[in-house]
Amino acid sequence: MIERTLSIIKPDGVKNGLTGKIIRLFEENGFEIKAIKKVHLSRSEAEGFYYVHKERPFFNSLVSFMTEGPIVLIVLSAENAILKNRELMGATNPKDAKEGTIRKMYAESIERNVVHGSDSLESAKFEIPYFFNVFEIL
Ligand code: IDP
Ligand code: MG
Repeated sequence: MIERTLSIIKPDGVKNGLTGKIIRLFEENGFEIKAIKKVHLSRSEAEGFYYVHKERPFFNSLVSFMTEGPIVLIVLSAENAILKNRELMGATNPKDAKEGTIRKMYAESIERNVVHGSDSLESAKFEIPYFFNVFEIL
């Protein structure tokens, strides 16, 4: 099934000049870019995006991290895009990520892990319209 998924290049990735490399990896791996924009989230915007994690001990730290600088939001499309992007990203903790994955190559910690990707169809259905309206997705 052709799916859409939300990718985010997080503040560490943008600051470290990885935007182009990551976009290239998406294209080389058969993803089509349906929408893209750079934004700097407010605390309340980041809190709303990560509401599923609001009871977690790392929530406040995660929100601080995600608001420390600009991020790049990307809607990707491909066959099995959601799982395929999770595989390309690698495990949440870069110590557990496989060779060749974005997090293995570029992430410095379990928190500062360079990229976000929707983890299910249900998440993608919440996350994509959280940031993009229908006219912005080609
Ligand atoms: P995911 O990004 O691989 O889907 P989630 O469990 O959904 O991982 O967590 C969302 C984000 O919260 C992670 O990408 C990471 O930035 C941060 N995070 C997750 N677990 C921890 C932790 O144990 N300590 C600090 N930050 C964490
Ligand atoms: Mg997640």
